[in-house]
Amino acid sequence: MMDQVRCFIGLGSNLEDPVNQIETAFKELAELESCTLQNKSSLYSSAPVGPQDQPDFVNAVVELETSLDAHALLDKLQGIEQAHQRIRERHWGPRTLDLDLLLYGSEQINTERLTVPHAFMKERSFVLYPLSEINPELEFPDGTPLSQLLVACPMGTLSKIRV
Ligand code: A4P
Ligand code: MG
Repeated sequence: MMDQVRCFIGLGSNLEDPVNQIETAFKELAELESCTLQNKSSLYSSAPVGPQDQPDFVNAVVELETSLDAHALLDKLQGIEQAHQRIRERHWGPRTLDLDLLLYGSEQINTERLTVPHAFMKERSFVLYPLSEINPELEFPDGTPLSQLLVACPMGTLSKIRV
């Protein structure tokens, strides 16, 4: 068997029935070839970070084991986004589904298409709290414990909407 890498994907939606978008994406992620869904967080709602003139977001995080390399996995994630007819209008603007590769094993990746760990995840409550729900012991590739980032990251408007 090929080496399995543990990775975490952040899901976000604020258009066209976001709860349903996220729950459908859970199923699609579980069915991805060469991937096994290990865990998924609750769904969380929060006010938009960035432009405020858009609906609140629903966010969640999943843990996958995969034998795909990081760029092949990104291709699959973008395929799912496209299947949700994601509207890419403006940076940090509204979207039917956004899938971010948060962590890929303990790798640090900086290519034209991919920055891992995801660029803003360390300061985003809608990423850190769902992540800690499924893996409180997590450490970042640079050795920073997730628990340390949580101390510096207030929950703000974040609240759990499904258990
Ligand atoms: N890319 C680079 N690194 C990655 C990665 N680790 N995972 C590249 C996924 N993609 C990555 O992404 C643009 C390009 O980033 C991709 O083509 C890929 O090659 P995009 O999703 O099309 O562009 P975007 O949405 O404008 O930017 P980005 O960076 O995805 O936005 P964010 O950071 O995801 O922010 N507020 C709340 N409460 N909840 C949210 O979920 N999300 C955003 C979007 C803003 N405010 C939010 C939320
Ligand atoms: Mg994105």
